[in-house]
Parts: sequence; structure tokens; C-alpha cells
Amino acid sequence: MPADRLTRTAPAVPVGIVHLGLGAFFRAHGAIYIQEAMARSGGDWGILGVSLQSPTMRDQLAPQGGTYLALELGPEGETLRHVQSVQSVLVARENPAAVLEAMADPAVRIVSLTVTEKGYCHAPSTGDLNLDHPDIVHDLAHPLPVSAPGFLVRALALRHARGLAPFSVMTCDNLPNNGRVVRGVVLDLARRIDPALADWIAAKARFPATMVDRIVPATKPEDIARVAALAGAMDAAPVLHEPFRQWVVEDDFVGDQRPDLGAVGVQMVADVTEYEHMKLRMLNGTHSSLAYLGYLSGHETIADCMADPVLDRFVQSLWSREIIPALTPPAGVRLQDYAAALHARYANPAIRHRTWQIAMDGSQKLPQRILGTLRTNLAAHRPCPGLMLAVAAWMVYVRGTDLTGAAIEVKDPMAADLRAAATSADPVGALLALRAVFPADLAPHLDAPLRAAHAALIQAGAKAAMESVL
Ligand code: CS2
Repeated sequence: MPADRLTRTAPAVPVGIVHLGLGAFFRAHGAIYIQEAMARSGGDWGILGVSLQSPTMRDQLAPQGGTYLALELGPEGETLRHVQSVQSVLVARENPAAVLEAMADPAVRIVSLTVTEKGYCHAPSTGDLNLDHPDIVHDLAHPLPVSAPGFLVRALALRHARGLAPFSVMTCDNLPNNGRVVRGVVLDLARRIDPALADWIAAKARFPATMVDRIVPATKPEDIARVAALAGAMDAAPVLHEPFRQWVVEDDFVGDQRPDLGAVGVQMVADVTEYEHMKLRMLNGTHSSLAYLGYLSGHETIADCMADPVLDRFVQSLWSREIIPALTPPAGVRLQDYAAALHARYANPAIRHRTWQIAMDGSQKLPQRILGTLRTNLAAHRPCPGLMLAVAAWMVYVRGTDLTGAAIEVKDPMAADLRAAATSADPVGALLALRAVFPADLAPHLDAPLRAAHAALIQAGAKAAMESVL
């Protein structure tokens, strides 16, 4: 491995954005767009990254001046980029006061977030703030927060007290109406701390919704060696990603202050809803379906799933028979073309995106990815055996043992409750009773089809069950 450590080569840019949740996805998506927007149109939009929990990212990036390499993996070739838009990284657990001060800096006009679905501390089935969440209980009682909503509220409180304008809160997580969700949790928390603060935030802050898309598998140890060999310099935290990218952003920022994203291919729109539905249901909905059914069929990655003719036909049938008929396309988009493009992206053999990684946090993902489509189809009396099988596969997966009895490491904030329900005498009934996942009005309609799908999986196995619905 080369001995030289990657270093910053471009001058530092003053910080205009604080980003909460500096994971691989944002570094391979938003940070690259923002770098391009500054190169094209200027502006002091340097990014200060914040890791909410772990010091790892800071420890990896600090010796590299915040910079890192992004390796684009196309079916026909690779492109390496040096990303330098992140200026430095703070660790919230270590020094929450420093993070609040950074967010209260008058030069900061945007706080963006990729904190994953569970980071919003809401009930996925309703979008409401979960007041029993331990981090929210903590943040109501202490001025130095631990949760993302807590940081947003306490930083906005500092700005309010100092007579500054609020920042725009730009969520980049895979949630439907993500702008509305983050606005809702922030206002709810703020109102319980100081009603006048909540009124000010409601009147003056902005929460543009966004739809984000790029497939970015978690970086593996062998990737680090490969990128170092390509670059001739050691990067402790490279990101690997597919060529495709899309970002649709509601153009609603405090004082119109934002990087010139429109100049670098970001779609700036008045309403992102139809794009979000399309992406969450067509991409993430099939990703999760392939994750559970693919894992139970013994496949390690999405590309492996697509090389299996049964899963390939299954996912195409999900799109054409169950998901597309239940969607309203954004203006000018043909959903059949969107599905064909997804199919090619999934099949990209250079992207090793593990089914296990996508299967993570299913309790937070199923409502917006799959249950919304099921609801629309039930109302239209349209059968959806494939998506029922996907939900049933999740019900098997969260037992913590696959269909052969081998152990699965289930990662989910509700893992203990899921396992207890999934291993009870009535797994389907007990899981359907979890109101954080299944809304009360939907659950009874899912009962019979899910029992049938669950039984088919256990009796016939994942592949035979999928074949039976094709
Ligand atoms: C994936 C997403 O891990 C997951 O749940 O479905 O991260 C997916 O790769 C991205 O949303 C693609 O834009």
C-alpha cells in the first residue's frame, strides 16, 4: 500500500453548510454536487461534517484535511475523484457545544442531514415525533442534545436568541415528505421547550424536501487497498459509487441562500412529492424486497440477485404489475423507462451492494417503501402477491434465523421487539400488531395475504414462493 497519505490540494473554502451524519452516501452524492456547484458558480459553501456518534470518520478524514477519494464504478470503467468540499469534521458525542456553536455561526445558512430514517426519532407509520425515544427524553431535559432534532432545535434557539436568521434545514434521507417530517419533529420538540421559539421557526425557517439517489455500498476493507493502489496515496475513507445520480430539491431556502445546484444538474422544483414516491417505491421498495427475498435465497449482493433468473423476473413483475400501476409519475417521466434504468443499475456487477446492508432497519423503511404501495393497491382491489411476499420475507428475516436455520445478525432499532414477535406462536399477527410499523387501519387488510405468503416461504422456500407468484 502507498505510504503517502492523501492531503488537501485545493484551498479551504469558508463553511456555509453544516452536515449532520457524514456517512458514505452524502460524501458520494451531496458533497460532490456541492463541490461542482462551487467550482461552477463560486460561493462560500464549504461543508463542516458532523458525526453524531462515532469518532471514526473524523479520525479518518482529519489527517487528510477533510478530503477523500470517490471511485465511480461503471460497468465499463472507473473514474477517481478527489472530493474537497468537506472542510473538517466534528463529533457531536464528544463536544455537542462545539457543534451547536458551528450551527449558530452566521456564515452557516444550511444544515443538511443524512441521519438515516431512524435519526428523525419519529414513528415511521405516522411521521410524528416519538416522545418515548430515549434521545428525545434526554433532549427535552438537557440543553446539550444527542439527537438530530435536538441539535436542530437547540441551534435554532441560539440563533433566535442572538437575533440571527434561521438556517434552512435540508434533509437528504429516504423518507416520504422528508421536509415535512423534519419540520414536524423540529416544531414539536421546539414547542415543548419554548413555544415562542417554535413560532419563530414555523414563520422563518425553511425545510426544503429533497429526493436523493445514488447507490453507494458501504466501503469494505479491500476497497481501501484498491483505491490506494489506483490513487498512489492512502485514503482511510474512500467512497465507491455507481455512475448514476439524481437530486431533486424543493427550491425553498431562507433568503434564497443556497449553492448553485441547478447549474450542476440538480433539479430545482416547487414540489418533490411525485419524485419521492417514484424513487422510494420503485427503487427502495424493490431494493428492500430483493434484500429480504435475496438474502433468504442465499444471495450476497443485489447484482447476485439480478444474475438469478427467478429474482430478475420477480423484480420486473413487481415493477410492472404492482408498483407502476399504483404510482403517479412526475411530469415528463415514463415509469417503464425508469424501471428499465433501475434494472440496469441493479445488474451493474462492479457494485457489490450487500442484501444484508439494505435489510438493515427494515422497521423504519417498510412503511414508505412498500406499505404505501400495498395501501393504494388494496384500495384499487389490485392483487399484490409479490410485495406481500417481500413483507413476509422481512417477517422471517427478523426472527434472526434464515430458512435453513442459520443465524442472521439483524440490525434494527426495534430488533428485540421484532425478534420476540417473529418467534412467537403467531408471528404474522404479533408483527402486524406493531403500530410503529403497521397503521391500525391497514393491518387487518394485510393479515390474510401475509399469512399465506409467510406460510409459502416457510414451506416452499424463497425461490419457489417467488416462482409461484410469477
Ligand atoms: C438502500 C438505499 O440501503 C438501502 O436501504 O435501499 O441506500 C439506496 O441504495 C439508495 O437510496 C439509492 O439512492
